[in-house]
Amino acid sequence: MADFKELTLHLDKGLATITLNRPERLNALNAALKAELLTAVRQIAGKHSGVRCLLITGSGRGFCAGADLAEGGALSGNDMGASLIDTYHPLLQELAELPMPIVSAVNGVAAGAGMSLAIAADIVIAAKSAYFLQAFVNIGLVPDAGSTFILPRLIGDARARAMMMLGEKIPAETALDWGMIYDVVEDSALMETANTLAMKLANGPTLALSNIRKLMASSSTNSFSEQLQAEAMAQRAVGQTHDCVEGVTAFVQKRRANFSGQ
Ligand code: LHQ
Repeated sequence: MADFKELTLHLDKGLATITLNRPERLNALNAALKAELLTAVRQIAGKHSGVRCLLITGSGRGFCAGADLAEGGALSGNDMGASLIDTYHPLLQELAELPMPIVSAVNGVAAGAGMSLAIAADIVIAAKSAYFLQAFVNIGLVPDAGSTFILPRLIGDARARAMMMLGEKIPAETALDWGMIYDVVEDSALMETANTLAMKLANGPTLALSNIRKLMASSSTNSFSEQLQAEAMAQRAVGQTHDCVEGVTAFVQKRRANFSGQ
């Protein structure tokens, strides 16, 4: 297993937890953290990793404050497009293609590319004191790292535009109200709630869950008939898995299904 300094990777019974670990910088993404994130996610994606769910959170009082603005590469005058293409995009693509569900436990501010990372998860749970910030415009930039794709699909055009153009803090409870995230819990309950939910996913029918991810992704761009076709193809594949046989058998036998992820 790779040695990490800017994050921790904890593996427990099919659940991988990545904790961003630069609390003094609100877990801002410097080059080292981005590289470690990519390594960790690739490790988790590996066929023999045994991981069936990924949980991402931050240490300290922030989830992630976005690009590390104190690092040379973020300064104006540098090619930020290249920085996105070279470092952020491989990570976001890897997360998008991960064959298992992703949960983010947003423990504090999620700003800029840190917000993009938070909402790249399938299920986002936030602490009551957390907030979301499209910080880009405040420093003269445009939203990136997937925000202009994901955010309008979550909260609609009107609210997404306002968030992106006004650069104001959106409290977790407003984000919940707007449909940006799945749940808000008391700060003290965040990690237990997120762990319980992530562990349920880690014990779920992994191939069905990863196909749900793919279907939700294609739903954004497919026509209705293309999406019907995609559902049928996914159902054909998933219908032949051990977990489907187990799920149906357990239903008939009136017992709890014991999914293996196969
Ligand atoms: C930080 C950061 C930070 C470094 C807090 N960097 N130190 C950009 C460029 C290039 C290519 C690709 O894409 C991108 C994408 C982006 O993500 S752009 C957006 C970058 N992020 C921001 O603009 C957010 C900047 N941070 C803030 O606005 C505030 O820190 C927030 C609102 C997040 C939190 O405010 P406070 O709770 O008041 O905390 P603070 O500002 O005092 O921050 C605590 C420390 O963390 C502080 O250091 P210090 O030594 O003074 O204690 C900050 O300098 C540091 N920090 N964000 N992004």
